[in-house]
Amino acid sequence: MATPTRGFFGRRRERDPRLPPGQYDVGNDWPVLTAEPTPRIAPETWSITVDGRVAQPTTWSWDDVHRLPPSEYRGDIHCVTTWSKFDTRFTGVSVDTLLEAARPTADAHFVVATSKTGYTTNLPLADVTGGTAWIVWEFDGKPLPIEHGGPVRMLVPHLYFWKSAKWISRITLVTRDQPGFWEQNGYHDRGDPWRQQRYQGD
Ligand SMILES: Nc1nc2c(c(=O)[nH]1)N[C@H]1C(S)=C(S)[C@@H](COP(=O)(O)O)O[C@H]1N2
Ligand SMILES: [Mo]
Repeated sequence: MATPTRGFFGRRRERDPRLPPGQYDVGNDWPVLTAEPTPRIAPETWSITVDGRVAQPTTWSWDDVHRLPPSEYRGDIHCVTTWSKFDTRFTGVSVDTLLEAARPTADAHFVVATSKTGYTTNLPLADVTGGTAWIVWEFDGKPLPIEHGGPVRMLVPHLYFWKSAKWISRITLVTRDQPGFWEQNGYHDRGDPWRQQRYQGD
């Protein structure tokens, strides 16, 4: 009985298996979603600090992060407003590299990512470790545009894109989950696109 099924669905366009439920392929576009005015941050004045529940609070300048081992993400990104973008390429460093230096203490279970603008988003520590999260300054081999978070943004591509804080300035390790900007406004604390964790309670 395999043939009737195939015949029935044959004329429909195949759904791309990379597309999580409820999402559409935005193609070559890359929508800009920003809740605050876009800040103009010169790379020379930008820095990132990892602090909170760590043995060694550490700050890196633009030059400092460029001396760390580079790491690239190639793959898809998914916004809760239902667009997904396939085959993106971002370059920066793995969050693992920053955490190796700062050394989270045993009671660190979550992080709060903070932007220069004050935007915050919360994540389980497990969602930014093990090669799953980056801070990035290049998109497609070119400097990250400021409207997309340049000079440096966070990138957590396996979660909805609001977890990828633009203009990242701080990653704070905490013991308990502390809802960030969108999370306090009804969005999900974790935000897994494959489970459609869009809103609190999903
Ligand atoms: N600082 C900051 N980071 C942010 C946001 C924001 O408003 N401010 N919006 C988030 C949301 S909702 C999404 S979908 C993505 C959008 O990134 P993009 O504008 O590069 O597509 O950034 C996330 N990071
Ligand atoms: Mo978003």
